[in-house]
Amino acid sequence: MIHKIGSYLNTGDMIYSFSFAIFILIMLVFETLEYNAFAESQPSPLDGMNFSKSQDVFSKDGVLQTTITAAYKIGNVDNQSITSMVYNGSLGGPTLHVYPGDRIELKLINNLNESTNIHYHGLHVSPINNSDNVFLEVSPGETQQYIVDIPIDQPVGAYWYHSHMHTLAYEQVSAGLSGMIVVEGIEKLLPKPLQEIKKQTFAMRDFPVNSDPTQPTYRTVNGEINPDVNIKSGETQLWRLANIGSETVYKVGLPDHKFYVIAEDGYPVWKVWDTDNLVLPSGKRFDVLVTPTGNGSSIPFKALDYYPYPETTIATVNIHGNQKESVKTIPSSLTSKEDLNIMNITNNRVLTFSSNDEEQRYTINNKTFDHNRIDQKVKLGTVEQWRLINTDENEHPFHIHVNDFQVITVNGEQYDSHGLQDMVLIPGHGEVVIRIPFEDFVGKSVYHCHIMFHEDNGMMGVFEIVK
Ligand SMILES: [Cu+2]
Repeated sequence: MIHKIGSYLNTGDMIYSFSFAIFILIMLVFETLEYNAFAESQPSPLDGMNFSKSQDVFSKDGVLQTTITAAYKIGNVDNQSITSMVYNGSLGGPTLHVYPGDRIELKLINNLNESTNIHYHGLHVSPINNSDNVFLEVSPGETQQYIVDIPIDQPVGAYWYHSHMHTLAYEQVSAGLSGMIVVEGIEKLLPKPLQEIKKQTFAMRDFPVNSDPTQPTYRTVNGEINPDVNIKSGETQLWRLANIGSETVYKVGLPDHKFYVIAEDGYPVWKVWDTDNLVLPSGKRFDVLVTPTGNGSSIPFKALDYYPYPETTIATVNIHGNQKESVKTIPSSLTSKEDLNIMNITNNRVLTFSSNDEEQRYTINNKTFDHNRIDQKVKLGTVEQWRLINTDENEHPFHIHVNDFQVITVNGEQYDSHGLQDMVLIPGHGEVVIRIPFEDFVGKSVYHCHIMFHEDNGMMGVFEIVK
């Protein structure tokens, strides 16, 4: 016999079952939201993006001449229309291939309806005039000619360029305004059998991004979702890993395989090290040697779980065939050590990074960025020691323009540095001590947190190198 629910329940029971039904409904909605926010956001191969692949541009006779147009582009991501900002129409601007001693002559055309500019991240170049000058503002409709002279002793490795327009940089890089720079020649520092090594670039970015890191995005590599990477079993390849996004951290790993790090932040290391995984905050680069094995298998190249970002497969490594005469000659060093520990320090500074997320206030030494204020005046030809303190629970990735630095201690412990670098993570409630040699160039530039949302909301300071 079938009863109507209401026919045998009294009013109290009815309220109870109604509430229970609502509760279940809320739980279902919550589960769905939670799934969307935190579950592995790897889409099926049918989903996808229709942004074009970035081009490769090479220097010729010592000059890389190119025009880059920043513009809006409507594309499809997972059947949704997304308005991105792109350089030359592709998600990830053209990759600029240069050699030490080359000149970059880059014409930036701004077809956006807001100002923009370009920073050449990691290059040891002049920060003034129309070189790597982040104080330049290229207004809508304007064109800016950049001339960037790369020194002959520029370390060879992976670099990148991106918008550094203060208050708009987070939005612009999130929407697509960044690309790779490769300073060529690192294979010449490898043992002879590896000098013809095959190279692959993994330029990683979340897309599209919004300011809530718990919202799902696509973890893209070279502007694609889960691209295929091909390699022979036993073949050693050089992989250039770079985070060219605005904030998401990529902790990458290839299960059961090791990365041999030969360059960090474009600086060939004096001590090669091996690791199962590497943490890349926005702006970080590693050049690694990797030798997959297992003919006929496919291995997921993963962005591992790194709170609040869930684990995701970002590329698939397909192993086909066996490498003839497999050579696994991993070097132990690529450059001689230039240890700043033994240098005389002319100045000590303390920079304290702290934030208030509710007020969206991000500060260094309790100050938000002011381009008219010079926070640190330093002398050309000196080495300084900076103590970077983080009072927040979350880490802040520190970056300084023009000159690389050596990490001396992390949370008070001596750090066995592998080389110089231009990015370091300041641990939550922790500190890092670095030494910076101010060499070759005078002028004003900036240091900042490379979570670009923090940078845009104040966590940046001005330093000036003077004679
Ligand atoms: Cu930060």
